[in-house]
Amino acid sequence: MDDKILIIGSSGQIGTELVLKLRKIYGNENVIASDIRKGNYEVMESGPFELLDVMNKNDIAEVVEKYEIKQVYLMAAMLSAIAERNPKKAWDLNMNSLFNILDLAKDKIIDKIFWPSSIAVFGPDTPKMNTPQNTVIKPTTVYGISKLAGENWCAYYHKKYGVDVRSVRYPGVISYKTTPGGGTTDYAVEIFYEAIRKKCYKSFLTEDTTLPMMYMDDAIDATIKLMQVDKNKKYISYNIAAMSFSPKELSKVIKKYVPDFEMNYKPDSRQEIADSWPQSIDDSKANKDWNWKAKVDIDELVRSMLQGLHYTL
Ligand code: AKB
Repeated sequence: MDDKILIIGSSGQIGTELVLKLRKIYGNENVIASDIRKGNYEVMESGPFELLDVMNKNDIAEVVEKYEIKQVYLMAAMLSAIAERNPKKAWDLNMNSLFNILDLAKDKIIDKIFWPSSIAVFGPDTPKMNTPQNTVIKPTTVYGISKLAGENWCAYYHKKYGVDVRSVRYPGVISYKTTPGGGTTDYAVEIFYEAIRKKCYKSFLTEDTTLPMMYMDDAIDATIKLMQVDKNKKYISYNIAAMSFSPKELSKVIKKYVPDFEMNYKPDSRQEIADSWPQSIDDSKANKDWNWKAKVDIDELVRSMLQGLHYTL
């Protein structure tokens, strides 16, 4: 029998698509969606769903027992921009949720965990181009600090208690099924909605702010692929990469398909966060260790986003 899988944060941007893909692979009944709020129609209709607060250890334990869960994907988190406005709340949520799940594995109730890290672990002192797997890691954002602490705790639980926990450092993830909330890379999703609706978009980052990005299909592929790798000898939070672009470069590609699209720029507080992050990422370690390689480039990303949002190319 396949392991029963629990996705926490199944109504969020990545959680939604992860549930749908995992249900396709492992069967609807084997993948339990859970979130503090109900989600996307497809998620709610295609299999089990539990209303669950990731801060409530007892409720999580009940759901884990009820379905005999063996694997948990912990996708609930407070992202970079919103975390700057709520530092203490972000720290509490991002850390306690992780401890709640790590402890279940420490107590041998579950066998395997996926916990996402982010390019936000890097800071202004990190090399900006082709950022290596191992380098200076001194984040200056609340979110980045929580992700770095999370990586260190995962490494600790792995070494000390043999917990099988796996992580990737997601770049900005672009998708159309569920919108992201509270991130710095969110402009690269919002832009598509506005390009179709209004034919113009005001970017909250400057035109030349280059950041690492990835289409959702690749992000899901990396996540599942890493979880399917046989053994987890050492905890590594893997760099993964697909493409890098600035708002101006993205707008140019969108203009190819939406010719009257106009872009304006009015940077806000998110600029400082973006300026502290790398521009491109070296993911050769993931490529070497588990054969990871992104498939979607910027042109295919733009076409898929526009089509996904029912724009006729
Ligand atoms: C954010 O912008 O906060 C996230 C991330 C890069 O982790 N998308």
